[in-house]
Amino acid sequence: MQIFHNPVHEKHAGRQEMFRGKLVPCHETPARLEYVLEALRQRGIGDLRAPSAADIALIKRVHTPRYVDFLASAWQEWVALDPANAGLDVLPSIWPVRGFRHDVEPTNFAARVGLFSFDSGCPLTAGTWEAALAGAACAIDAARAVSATSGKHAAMALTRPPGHHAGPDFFGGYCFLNNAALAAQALREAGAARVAIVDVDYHHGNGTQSIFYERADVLTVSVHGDPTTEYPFYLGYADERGQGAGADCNLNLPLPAGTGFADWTRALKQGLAAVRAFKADAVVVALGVDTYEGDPISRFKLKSADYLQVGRLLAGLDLPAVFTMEGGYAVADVGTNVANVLEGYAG
Ligand code: OKS
Ligand code: ZN
Repeated sequence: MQIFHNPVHEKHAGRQEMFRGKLVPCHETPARLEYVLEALRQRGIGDLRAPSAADIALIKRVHTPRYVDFLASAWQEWVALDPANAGLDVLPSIWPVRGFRHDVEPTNFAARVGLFSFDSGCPLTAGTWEAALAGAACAIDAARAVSATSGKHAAMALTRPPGHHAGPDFFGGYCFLNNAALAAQALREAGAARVAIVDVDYHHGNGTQSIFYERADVLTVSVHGDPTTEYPFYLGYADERGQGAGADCNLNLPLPAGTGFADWTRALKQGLAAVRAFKADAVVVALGVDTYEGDPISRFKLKSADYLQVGRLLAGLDLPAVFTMEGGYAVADVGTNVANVLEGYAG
């Protein structure tokens, strides 16, 4: 399996996120990826590659050009406000909710940050753009590596920051560019007529859903914690089925906090049945391992050994696959759990 590893991921290293009225250390740390690399090395899984230059034109067919341009220049604008800002991260603090105008673009920097984001847990740092862009390149390269193959040929984008919460024109939930969506778009443009995205992260892949909500060529499936109680709260319910041409091309399978592997597996199998019924030519797996029983911010109960079975179930699709790295914060176990999925997949 070709593994496209983001060589500059550590340039995105947020200091603090807002949590219950306090700034607390970020959960989404560079160490997460180092544990995965180490586990893959130890077990001899995969063939590590560096990404090529990012295809910005493709990125701007998934995200809006003005959002991409904002991300590319945000740090420079932030430091231009005050040179002392170079020692701080950008955290959003104001958003245009219902009744506010979304068709204006204020020149005020904080106002523009709010226009392009949805929470205060997602710091934008000096190296965020560079890291996210190289991660996007990993996802696009992984897609191109498996396109024009058949059967369960797989590649992985081993990168952070993650991507599945990033929407057409917003960041949040530790995500800036939607790597899974970019992989799906790259697969489409490389000739796959129909692509499915299966998101197994604990959190609903709201960004991915929003990007493809009105498209019939990409099926989005997500198994996740019920948004009634779990982040991102405002999207991810079962009645969101897609719209317009995309009607019935979105499947949400929310499960209550506390769900264990048996019930989780039933939901995944339902999702995989939908992928088969859709007659997808390729699949993108948004692989978060924050479904783990030891995850500090999530509440499913999967055990490390269960991830071998997750890999086997995904392999049962017998489709070319791209894995993207999403959440998982029990850092010392993230490596084991991701390696187990890939090992189970390879069979
Ligand atoms: C905000 C809490 C943010 C939770 C973000 C979840 C990130 C994740 N204070 N998404 O898959 O793992
Ligand atoms: Zn997650």
